[in-house]
Parts: sequence; C-alpha cells; structure tokens
Amino acid sequence: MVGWTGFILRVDLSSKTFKKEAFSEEFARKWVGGRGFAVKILYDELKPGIDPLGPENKFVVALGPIAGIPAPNTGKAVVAAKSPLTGFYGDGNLGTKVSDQLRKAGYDAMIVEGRADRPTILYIEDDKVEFLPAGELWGRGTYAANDWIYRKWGKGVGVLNIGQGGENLNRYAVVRSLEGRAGGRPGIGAVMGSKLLKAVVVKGTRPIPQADPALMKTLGQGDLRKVGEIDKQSGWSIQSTTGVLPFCNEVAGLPVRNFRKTHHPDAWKVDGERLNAARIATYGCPTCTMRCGITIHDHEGRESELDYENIALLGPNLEIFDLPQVGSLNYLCDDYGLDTMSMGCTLSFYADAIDHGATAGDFKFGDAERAKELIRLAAHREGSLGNLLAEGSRRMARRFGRDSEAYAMQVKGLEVAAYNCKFIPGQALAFGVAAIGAHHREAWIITFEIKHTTRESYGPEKAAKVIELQRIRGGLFEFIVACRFPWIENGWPLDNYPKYFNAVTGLSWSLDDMWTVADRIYSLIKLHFVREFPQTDRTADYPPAVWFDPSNADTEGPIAGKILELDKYDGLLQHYYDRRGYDRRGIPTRATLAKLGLQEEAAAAAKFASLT
Ligand code: PTT
Ligand code: SF4
Repeated sequence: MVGWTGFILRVDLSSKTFKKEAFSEEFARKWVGGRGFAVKILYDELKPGIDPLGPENKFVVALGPIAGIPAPNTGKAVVAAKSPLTGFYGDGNLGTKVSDQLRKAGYDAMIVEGRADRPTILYIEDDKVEFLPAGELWGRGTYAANDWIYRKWGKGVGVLNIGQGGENLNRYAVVRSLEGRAGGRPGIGAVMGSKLLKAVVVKGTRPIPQADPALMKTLGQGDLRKVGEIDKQSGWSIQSTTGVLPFCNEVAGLPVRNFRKTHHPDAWKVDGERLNAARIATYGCPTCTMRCGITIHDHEGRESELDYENIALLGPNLEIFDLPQVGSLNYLCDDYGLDTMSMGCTLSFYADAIDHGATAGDFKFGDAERAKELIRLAAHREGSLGNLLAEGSRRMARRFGRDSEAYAMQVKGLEVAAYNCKFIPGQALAFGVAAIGAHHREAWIITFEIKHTTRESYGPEKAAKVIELQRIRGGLFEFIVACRFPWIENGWPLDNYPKYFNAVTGLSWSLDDMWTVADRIYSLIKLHFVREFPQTDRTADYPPAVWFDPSNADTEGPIAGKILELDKYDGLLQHYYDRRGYDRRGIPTRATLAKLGLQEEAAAAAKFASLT
C-alpha cells in the first residue's frame, strides 16, 4: 500500500497510553480517508446510545491521501465524533497545519478515547506522544490558547484547540485552528471539552509517502500556481464567499429575522464590497493560493475574520446591518469556539420565540449589544439562560413548546446554513437530506436552481443534481481531503483530483470510482443515524415546517405569496430516495447496501432497525 502512511494513532486519555495501529489496504481502498475513515471508525467502535459527552465517545481527526501534499488547497482535516447536537455521526472540515504535520508524524488519522483526569494538551511528535497539563490555558479563549502554543512550540506545529464553549460543553462548540479557521459544527469542540482536551499539537518530520513523488511535485506545484492565476483573473478572493450576499438578497434567499423575511433594503451594508473595503488582512489555509479569509476591525477594534455564512446568520438574520458589530459577534464566537451558524440561528430563534409568546425575555432583533452578552452566557453556560442557549435551537424549542419547533431553523438538530428556502425547493431538499443535518457543505444547489432551471420545479432533475453535488462536495472533497473552493468558485476541473490521487497511491481510479466511495459513505452515515434513531421515517428529511406555512409567505418582493408545498416536497424527496436506492423511510435498502459492499454494516444496523 503506497500513498497512505498505513497507521492510525490511538490515544487513551484515561490511561494516558497510546498505540500506533496499522490499517489494511482493503480499509484504505474502501474508505480512502477523511470522512470515509471517520464514519467507518465511529460506526464500528461506538456502541449505539452512548452519551456524546461521555468518555465512551471518540474524537477522530482524519486525513486523506493528498492531505498536506503541496497541491491545490490540501491543507484541510476532518474532525468527527458522535455529535452532542444531533445525536449521530457529525463532522467538520477545517484548514490546519495538522493536515501535513500528522501525516509527517506517520499517521493518516488519530482516535482520541476516554477522558483525562485534568485539562490536557496532547503533544505529538513523530512516535512520541505526551499528555501535558493545560493548566493556565483552561478557561482561556482560542486566540490566547493558540498564541501560547505558538510561543511554546513555534508557528510550524499543527494545532487544534477549543475555547470556553467547548470546555463548558456548549452543544455547537467548534474546533479551532490557525488564526481564523473553525470546523466541526455539530459540537465536535464540545466532545474535546468533555474529554478535558484543550488542544492537540502535532509536529512531524518524515516525508509523506507517495507512489510517484516527482510526478506529484510537478502536478501539484504547477497546479497550485495555475489555481492562483485563475483566482487573480476571476477576482473571487476580493469578496470571497460574501460575494454571494447580493444574489441571495435579490432572489429572496437571504435569512432575515430568523428566516421570516427573505431580503432587506439594508443588506448592502454588510455585503462583500463593504467587507473588502474594510479589509485589514487576508488569511488562508496551508497550501492555498486563493486565501479567502478576510479580516476587519470589529466594533471593539479587534481583528475578526468574516465569511458569508457568519455575516448572514449573525447579521441580517438578527436584523443587524452594521458590519463592525457583526464582526464583534463573529469574534466572540471564534474566541469562545462556538459555531457562528448555530449561534446565529439559536439567537434568532430565541428572539422569534419571544416575539411569538413562546417564552419571555428581553432580546430583540437588531440588538447587537445584548447579542454579545447572550453569546458570552451561551459559551459559559452561565445561568439558566446560558444553559438554555448552549443547547441549540431544537432543544430550546422542545423546552418552550407552543409549536415553536416549526420555526427552529434546523434539520436533525443542526441549524441551517444561510440560504432561505421559503421558495427554493432543491436547496430545501439539499438541507433535508444533508448527511449530518442542515449543512450547505453537502449540496449547494441554489445558484443552479435559480439561474439554470425553473425555480418552481420539484422535478427529478433537482434530486439528481443534489446527489451529484453530494458526491462531489460531501464525498470526494471530504474523503480525499482538500478544499472544494478551487472547483466551486474558480472552475478548477474535478478530473485533476483522480490525477493527484493516482500519483500518490499508484492506483488508476476514475471519478466514477470516487462516486462509489462517496455513496458508500452517505449510506453508512445514514445507517449511523438509523441505529441511533431506529423509529425514524422520511419526516426526518423534512426542512423546518415554517417553510411550508402559507401564513409565512412573503407579502412583497420576488416570491410574494409563494411558499414550499409539502406534498410536492415529499414527491421530490421520493425522487431522491429512488435514485439513491433508499426505501420510503429514507433508509438504504439491503440491495443498495450490498452493492456498496456494506453487508457487515447492514447486519450491525439490522439488530436495531428493520431493513428492507
Ligand atoms: C463550516 C462552517 C462554515 S462554512 C462557516 S463559513 W463557509 C462558518 N465559519 C465559522 C467561523 O469562521 N468561525 C466560527 N466560530 N464558526 C464558524 N462556523 C461555520 O463553519 C472554511 C471554508 C469555508 S468558509 C467553506 S464554506 C468551505 N468549506 C469546506 C468544507 O466544508 N469542506 C471542504 N472540503 N472544503 C471546504 N472549503 C471551504 O472552507 P465545518 P475553515 Mg470549517 C472563522 O468546518 O464544521 O464544516 O463548518 O473550515 O478552515 O474555517 O474554512 O462560507
Ligand atoms: Fe482555505 Fe479559503 Fe484556501 Fe479553501 S480557498 S484552502 S478555505 S483559504
């Protein structure tokens, strides 16, 4: 086996021991890496029903065969665990030097088990693993923790760390890395916190194994240059992801006021042009020539890195149209290590619930100062309100009752990304069937749907497009482990990725081989969900009910009087199931599982739920 290091590092925090475990060539070929490795490991090793915040959960960091090798945007890593927010497999993908450092240390993945007896920093250097006291770092924010780590070990090390959000088991706490990177939306930072693991620091000194290093060097370095040149011509990095904001506003797809409204005349105040004009610095992940991290001075004068999702969900969604104030909310989320997207949706849900009499409270849309205080409470689980906010919108709605779950903007417990699907059926489906809950990573169909098809259609072409995008976005880029932006934003051809994969592994895979792995991963994540929720049915794949409520339709603008229709959405969902080979409950059939080589996994699931 070439192209993989062939080893996983298994660390037990309870006993302070570690093992270097070899994995088989069959495992490597079947699951490739990243999300593939993570879901297979967690499916096999976690007993169904365990507490995600208990010592039985495992924190996995997984890399792919091209992770860390100089080639377009390979400086990424997948972090995964059973999610405290959703109750089944959850993961995220973040830019970090861990991508190359862990591989140079000799591992393609790391599994962290148990629970430390005191706050700990895990230090890995090649074959050495140390369990160091986190002492003075516990209780401090991610920026201070990162700086402390850089001072101690230098800037070359790979770092994953958490802030007060993860320490206090906020259910949507993220893992942070570098100056502005964050990943693991479904509470993977809280899983680190539950293990008293403040940070992982990695240093590796060996070469990453490659079948044809000379070919990979020519391909990788040449293509890095080309991607950088394309980016300069396209100008994408000028506004980066925030370039999409005026489009969403124009087509009535922006989340405003907890997604009640779809556009706003003041949206321009927080758009990509304003962001670029306020730019003070630019950051990027390792091996990237597109560098999309734009920072501005926030309201308090601190440096804050903003993307579209962060701006839309902490800005217009809360009816805040002051960019420095949005920067402040974002800064706090980054420093405390909270997911900006779930925090934004949780705050907007809280304001909406107060408006609708589901609870009493003093938070109003547009109140940036109170929002800052609420973020602090949520990060520290301070008081009953902090404890409530730290649970995320679905648990809050279940506590409030009064039909408030209809407007808790989440699917399977994960808050939705910043695309208001009141009348965008394909994107609503993409959220409904996203593997880990409503994440736009899986399929981002909105521009295709609005620019290239009929927006009104609930036809099979949209289900087919969602699957095509899931295979690329939620599949290929997550198991090969590279950033998808060169492809999605600058049209870098997909067939480059099998070329890189083949150069490092010596195999001759095509994109079709990649799609098989992607489908296998999707089916296994679904089995993970089914094992945890055996009574599940197709309603688990429905988006928030408010998008089907005629009384919630816009009264003016491009989609006035229009709203999603439930029976038609259900038909679109069926097109998706038919194409995927899932039954009417949305569970892969035995035949589908057999085709993907998942007979053993099916047998494990069949002990808990009936398979057809
Ligand atoms: C991702 C999610 C996103 S997706 C955003 S903005 W985006 C939010 N960013 C947050 C943040 O910042 N701080 C914070 N405290 N919470 C945040 N939560 C949100 O997290 C990210 C980029 C982006 S910016 C996107 S789309 C792409 N995502 C990729 C992906 O998922 N896979 C992949 N192979 N390539 C990707 N490239 C792009 O990476 P999660 P990052 Mg993030 C500050 O991980 O859990 O998936 O959540 O990783 O290194 O910050 O890069 O408009
Ligand atoms: Fe990171 Fe942005 Fe580069 Fe992707 S394009 S690797 S998210 S800096």
